[in-house]
Amino acid sequence: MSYDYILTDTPVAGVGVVQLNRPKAYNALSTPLLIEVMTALREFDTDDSIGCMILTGNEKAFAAGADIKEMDGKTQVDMYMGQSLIEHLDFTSLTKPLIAAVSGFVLGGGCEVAMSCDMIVASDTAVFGQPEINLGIIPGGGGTQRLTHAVGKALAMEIMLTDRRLSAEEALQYGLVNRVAPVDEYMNVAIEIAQKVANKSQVAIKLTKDAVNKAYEVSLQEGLALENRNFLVSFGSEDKVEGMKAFIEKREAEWKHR
Ligand code: DAK
Repeated sequence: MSYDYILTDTPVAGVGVVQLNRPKAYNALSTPLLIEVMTALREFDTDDSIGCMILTGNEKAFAAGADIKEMDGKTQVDMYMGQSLIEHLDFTSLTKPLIAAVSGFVLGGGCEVAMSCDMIVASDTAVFGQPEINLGIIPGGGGTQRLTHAVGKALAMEIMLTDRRLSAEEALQYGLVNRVAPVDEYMNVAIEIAQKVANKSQVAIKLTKDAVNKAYEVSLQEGLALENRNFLVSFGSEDKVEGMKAFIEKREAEWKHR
């Protein structure tokens, strides 16, 4: 499939990469771009040869937010009746882990998209922010919720109320990202993590991702019950038998993903 606003690649076995490709507009998230992103991610998600996905931009920008020029002409009703950014980027429907590999500007909807992924690997030049306040609007792609969960209320308030930007090192310190690497290395780091994920039992990976994501949505009791259910499902897999046998026989497991 050919795309106008994204590039796709499988740099190593098991890893699917989707790259935002509107460099002149700092990868501003226009509707056609968002539709292509979701189409490509769904394609990788349903491809048995792929175990982990990466969403990236370029060195200068992961994405500088939703496309302001597109939103400028839109009314409240246009926004209400049209599909929202959230609907276009329904990452919760993806079953395979998705890593955001970000560099440069990670702003507004760009930051919200990164936070919707399962992990964030940042280059040391990455700058995170929610500058919607400067446009007279508020974050609408999950920022008020996900950023607050990630960095805590006081800092989230400062970021969203004053357009305070976070450096990559600060983002690491506050737990917004899981890795920071030099700008010429961050993509390799993301690929290395993705390859590790892709080389595990995909049954266990899917059950783990599902349970961890529920930690954001349900009470501790419900979360523990869901974890127990997913644990029991993993215990019924062929990969559980193989994984434990391989440990005892001191060899690498050969996963069947069943
Ligand atoms: N949209 C459209 N174009 C953008 C853009 C954006 N977000 N960001 C940059 N560009 C374009 C610029 O217009 C310019 O285009 P030309 O003039 O060359 O045609 C080009 O990219 C280069 O930008 P600059 O000339 O401004 O470059 P600088 O290096 O001076 O500055 C910057 C880079 C990233 C600091 C600056 O461009 C900037 O502040 N950009 C805007 C950042 C921003 O405010 N982001 C938040 C956007 S609002 C929704 C859910 C969520 C959202 C919306 C709806 N629903 C549920 C419906 C999300 C909203 C947002 O993200």
